[in-house]
Amino acid sequence: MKKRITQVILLVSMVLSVFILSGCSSQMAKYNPKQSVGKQINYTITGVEAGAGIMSSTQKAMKAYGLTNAKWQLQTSSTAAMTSTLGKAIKNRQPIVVTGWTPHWMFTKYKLKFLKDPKNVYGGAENIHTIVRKGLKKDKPQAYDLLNRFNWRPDQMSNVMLKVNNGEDPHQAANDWIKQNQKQVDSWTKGIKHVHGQSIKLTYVAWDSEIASTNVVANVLRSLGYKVTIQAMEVQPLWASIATKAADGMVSAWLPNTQGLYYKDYKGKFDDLGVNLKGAKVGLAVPTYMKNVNSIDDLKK
Ligand code: PBE
Repeated sequence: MKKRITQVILLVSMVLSVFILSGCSSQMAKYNPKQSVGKQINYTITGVEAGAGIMSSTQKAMKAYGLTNAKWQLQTSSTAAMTSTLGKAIKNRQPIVVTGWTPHWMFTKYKLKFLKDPKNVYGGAENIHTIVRKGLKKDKPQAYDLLNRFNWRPDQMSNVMLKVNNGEDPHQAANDWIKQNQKQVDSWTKGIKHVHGQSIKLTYVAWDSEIASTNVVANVLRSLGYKVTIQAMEVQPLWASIATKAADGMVSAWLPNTQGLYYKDYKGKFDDLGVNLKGAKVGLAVPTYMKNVNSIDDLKK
């Protein structure tokens, strides 16, 4: 009998603690349009990797809009942590402000809006450029030609990204895309002679957008006979790898604003092969249900 009572007490306390715990996790309230948004989210913008251009642009934006004085802070994190926090907030209709960009599956999977940036700190439309090391044209002219011709659209990049986000292997997702867009890929490779076992190294940052583009380009180079290595690294080493010729090229340069600092720092030590994707965008983003938050200035309300 005594044993029975202890069991019941144990059970009751377990049930209670589950209640309390789940109560705690939903303690973060739903978005309240009548209350200051800063207060609701502890004046915190959820950011990504420290070296990302979007982080330095956001610091600039916070200064330009007077948010730093108003006790706002930018939380350094990782893209994976940011998107997971974003997903949880959206599930519970909680308020959240993130550093956001397109192309990215976060805009496909969730209903998000960019906050208006009347001071144009994030610089409107961005493009992604292909950057190669000095001397590549002479050493590996076929690879140079291919890299020079590579270009695609934001919706095409999103397509590969979404597949990878749904669990497909990036190499496979890139190959599927190539098969489905053979005409476009043929226009990149047209007239380029095959090589036999020459090696080439591409570097990138493991952002979903760059995983997609780098795998597509790597696979097309493989189809031309190259032995391709792709290596993921942080942003600053990415630029350094090209400038020091440790790597041959990369297709991940968000410009003119986002990675503009690195572009300036390493100027003269790389060849810019121009735009491979037109119409990218970077800024602060919030879920659309935050209906009273539409511009960066609204964060001060
Ligand atoms: N991003 C994704 C990068 C470029 C691609 C926006 C985080 C950046 O901020 O540099």
